[in-house]
Amino acid sequence: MPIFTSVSEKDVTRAIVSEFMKQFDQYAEADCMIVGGGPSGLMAGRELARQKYKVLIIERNNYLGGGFWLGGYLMNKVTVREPAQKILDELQVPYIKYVEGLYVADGPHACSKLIAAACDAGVKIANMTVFDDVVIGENNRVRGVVVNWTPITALPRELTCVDPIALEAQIVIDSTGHDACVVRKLEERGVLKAKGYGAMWVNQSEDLVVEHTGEVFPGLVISGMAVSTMYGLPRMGPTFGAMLLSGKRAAEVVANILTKQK
Ligand code: 48H
Repeated sequence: MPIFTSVSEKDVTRAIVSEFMKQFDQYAEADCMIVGGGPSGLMAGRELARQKYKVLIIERNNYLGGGFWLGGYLMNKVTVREPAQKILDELQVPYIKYVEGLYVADGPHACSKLIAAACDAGVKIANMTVFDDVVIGENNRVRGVVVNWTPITALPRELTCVDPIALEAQIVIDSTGHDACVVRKLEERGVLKAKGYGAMWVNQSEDLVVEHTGEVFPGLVISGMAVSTMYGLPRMGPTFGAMLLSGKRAAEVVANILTKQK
């Protein structure tokens, strides 16, 4: 007696293709496209999706989580400073208090809980998808992203030329970490100037990142390390509280803009 129900190979193929295409079609337009599925992007996505906004995360890797799987130096313990442990509580991530105001959790546990929380809230994911450019609309406002399959970027130009496609959104968040890819693209166009992140200073940097999280260009909000890169703020090193709180702040900013646009 077989354990599994019999299905045909073509059904497996059609299940993948038709469900993928259905979602792709639905998410060619969203309220918010988040470029980068690290801790700040996931947090922003989770908060917005909880408020029933339609959110798509564009992630160039196969996996989500960015730098949140590991703490520093390839060691998989992540730290957060008070008050960010409250987010770990919310996500039901176990942690210990190391010293007053500093908490440590298992990276894989914290990261997988955050990914699950974003997905549970309703965020959809386009992984293996790389940001290529922005879509610009009336009033010189960002109104979407141009993307391609990540493997396309690894192919030699003389072998193939595959045009990217565009996805539309009311608001885009740049959550691409140190690279700040969306900001840098606007810099290439001469409409923004990023300063590059500064040297490490944990006690200064985290507050500054959260405070500076916001709309940096019409239709473009920035979160996480991209904020340090944009404004030349000090880096914080391997501690993630500001990434989580910056994601939360970015979601508040986006929700505000979307409410005003209605
Ligand atoms: C699609 C892209 C593209 C692209 C990048 O680096 P991240 O973890 O980003 P944050 O800002 O949420 O968190 C930063 C944190 O991990 C960190 O590095 C800290 C705190 N450093 C402190 C210090 O002092 O150095 O995630 C960014 C995500 C990744 O998953 C990338 O793969 C993705 O964005 N990404 N996705 N298209 N062009 N570029």
